[in-house]
Amino acid sequence: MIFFDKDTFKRSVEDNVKLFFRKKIGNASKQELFQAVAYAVKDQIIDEWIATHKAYEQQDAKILYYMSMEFLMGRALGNMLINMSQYDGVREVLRELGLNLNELEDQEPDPALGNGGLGRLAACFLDSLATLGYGAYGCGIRYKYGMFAQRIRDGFQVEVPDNWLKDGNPFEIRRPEYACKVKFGGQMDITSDKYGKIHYDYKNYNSVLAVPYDMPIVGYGSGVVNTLRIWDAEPINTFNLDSFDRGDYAKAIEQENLAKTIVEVLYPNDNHTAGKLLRLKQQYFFVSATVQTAIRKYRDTHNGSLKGFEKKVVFQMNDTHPTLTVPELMRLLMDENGYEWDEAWEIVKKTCAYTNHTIMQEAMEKWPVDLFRELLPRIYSIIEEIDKRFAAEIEKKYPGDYDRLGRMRIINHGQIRMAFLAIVGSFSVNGVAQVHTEILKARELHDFYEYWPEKFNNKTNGITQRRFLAHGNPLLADFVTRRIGTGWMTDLREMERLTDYLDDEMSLHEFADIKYQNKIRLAQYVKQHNGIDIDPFSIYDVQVKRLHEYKRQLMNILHVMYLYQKIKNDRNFAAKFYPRTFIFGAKAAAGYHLAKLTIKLINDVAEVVNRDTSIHGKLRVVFIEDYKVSNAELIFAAADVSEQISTASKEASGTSNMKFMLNGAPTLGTMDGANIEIVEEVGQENAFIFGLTPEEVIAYEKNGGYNPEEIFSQNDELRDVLMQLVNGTFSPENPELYRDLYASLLRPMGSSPADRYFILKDFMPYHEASMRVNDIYKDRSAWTRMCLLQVAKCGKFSSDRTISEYVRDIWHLDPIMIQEGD
Ligand code: NBG
Repeated sequence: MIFFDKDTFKRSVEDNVKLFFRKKIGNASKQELFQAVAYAVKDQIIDEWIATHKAYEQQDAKILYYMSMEFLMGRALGNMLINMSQYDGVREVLRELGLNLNELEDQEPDPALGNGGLGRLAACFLDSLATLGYGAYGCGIRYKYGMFAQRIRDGFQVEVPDNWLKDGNPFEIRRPEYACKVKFGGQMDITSDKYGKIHYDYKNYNSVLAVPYDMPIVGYGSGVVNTLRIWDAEPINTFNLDSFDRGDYAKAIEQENLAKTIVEVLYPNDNHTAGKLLRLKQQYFFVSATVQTAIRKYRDTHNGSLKGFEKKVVFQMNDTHPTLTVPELMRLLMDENGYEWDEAWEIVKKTCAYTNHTIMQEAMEKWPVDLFRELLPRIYSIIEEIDKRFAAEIEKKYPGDYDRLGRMRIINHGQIRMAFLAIVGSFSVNGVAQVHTEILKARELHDFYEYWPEKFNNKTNGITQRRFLAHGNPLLADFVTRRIGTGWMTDLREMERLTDYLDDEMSLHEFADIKYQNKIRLAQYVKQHNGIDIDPFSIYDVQVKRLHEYKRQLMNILHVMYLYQKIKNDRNFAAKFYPRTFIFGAKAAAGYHLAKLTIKLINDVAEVVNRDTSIHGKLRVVFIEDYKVSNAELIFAAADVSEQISTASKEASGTSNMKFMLNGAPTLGTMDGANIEIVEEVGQENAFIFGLTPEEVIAYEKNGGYNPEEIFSQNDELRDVLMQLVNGTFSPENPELYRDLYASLLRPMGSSPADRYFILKDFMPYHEASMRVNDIYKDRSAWTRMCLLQVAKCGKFSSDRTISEYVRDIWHLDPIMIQEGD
């Protein structure tokens, strides 16, 4: 346990201000103070960080390398203090110094090295791994620019570069001693020696130096401090005199540029692949550096030998982005460590595991052979061989079944299918919620499931309660702790004990008041950042997540337009309508036209609705600019309703649904992803479920039979709303502005059918579910009970549970034992 001494900490902060900025606390800027505090905190954990790594070695622990292009960490300071159990202590010390911890926390840039759920899941996993005490590295890229910051100008999204490193990052440590070379391009010379052994001579390549930066991941109460290792790129030797002299000036510049561009920016796509060469370079870059390091580390701690590597190392590939782990490990074992193919392949198949995070076709990574072969000639030749051998196996098992062979081959029609490579090279393939895994087995990956049923398993996602309750919602955390103790911090199943308070008037009252306080806190944030007033007495109905057609923010805003009409035109309806604030937060990929148009629509509807005094504030619409981890914590704490309205079958799991639940907001949603499991926990009567089921959506997609025109012609009110997209109601200066949204709902486009995501089909059921919220909310004690019940039943959705399952079924790690005083 970290021993916390107030005076030492105080002195450390004062010293840091002096040492780094030549100042006294009184005249340092807030940013400088934040840094001074951050260094003081780092100072506190450094011994445990060292002790953890020593323990890895002493115990010869099996190590997990969690390979991910994205880690959406959010701010570290507050989270570390929570996990060190020093949040209150430090707040107190800082108060004595005349400083406010919250204000200093706000100085920290919100590291956004991820897009959405996939990156945030990786961050939650690291928190749980350290808390449960398992040896693990998060391995990724130190993008110079993370996810763009979003500004709303005239209702449109504008992307602003996220220069998160501009003031430096006090938590990271540069580790040049672990730098390694990564090579691209060039040619392979293949020769065989007199014993017939084949040698690969790699020439004329470009290379960059991968340099790791380590960030500490503090476990809660475990004494374990793991590492997030993210790779930066540097030119091998700046202005390579050698090549300069030989007239190879261009090459020297090329290497320099490669180093500059490779880690420049995170691709801002969620559930979509850009298919850009630079992205492939990024993938190989961090995979190669990580696998090289894993091998070297193993050798260093095992007398220079790789024997037993597969028992002590496991690579988890977070989606297909790090799939090159498979051929890169083959390359290193064979070309640099003298292994034969079969031995190397055995090791690969025992150390690699793959998580699938989506069934969306546009997210399926496929690389054109030509492009790939030119960038990574040796890796390509290995993939070709893997494919050839795999094809031979398939032919043997299913002789003459060429259809199947075509469906399953890794290389097909000039493309490399990364998911297939990942499956063939892995011992485990998992989906991220029950329904998602079932769909993979029955459809997307059916052939592979039939071939290797034992590889497939489900690991329903989870979230960390340390960040999303202890840190994000301190009032509720305290409410819980006063009733059931602090056990929930490491065992969220303990929340079940709150069921004892479901009918306790005092508790319900206090619970409702906490929600109200959190709603005021969010209202202040919105006022400050958006200049909009919202009413904390209204229902906060919230949808925050990446903007994507399948997530159906469009259905939500169309429904707001529908309500607006009804409130204006129908007195009875208006009378029974409880005031509601629709809150949106979403970033759209920069090149995603319909997504960006949806943001504009939301903002334009907000303009009109929020100004219309005739509806007496019954409806308000707020688009929160720049949705990110730090404001997400405020939003979840304040939400009354959790909008989870994806087209059934499309949202692999979802994780914001769990964060809302943890903060006591019931789900208004479809039977999709983890919503299904949430409903299993709370019961149908404590959720607002509507719409097509996954089976129904899949059946329509397969057999056709859905025509949105029919609904359009039969439902007058809905038709009026849709017409408003093209008659200037919300964009008088440009009535045609939303034509493309309108068309996407009613006209087939290329191979995509009209209303591909079944918005019209689910619209009225959605409205009815939304009105059930209205009716129950009015009965305050019934409503509050339902909300408290969400908290009581959220135990399953801790990432601690998810990680325990990965450990039990896939990774087989043993907890690290930290020796006190090590
Ligand atoms: C996303 C899914 C979400 C899921 C997260 C984490 C991708 C490719 N997938 O439903 O869309 O919760 O992964 O598993 O970003």
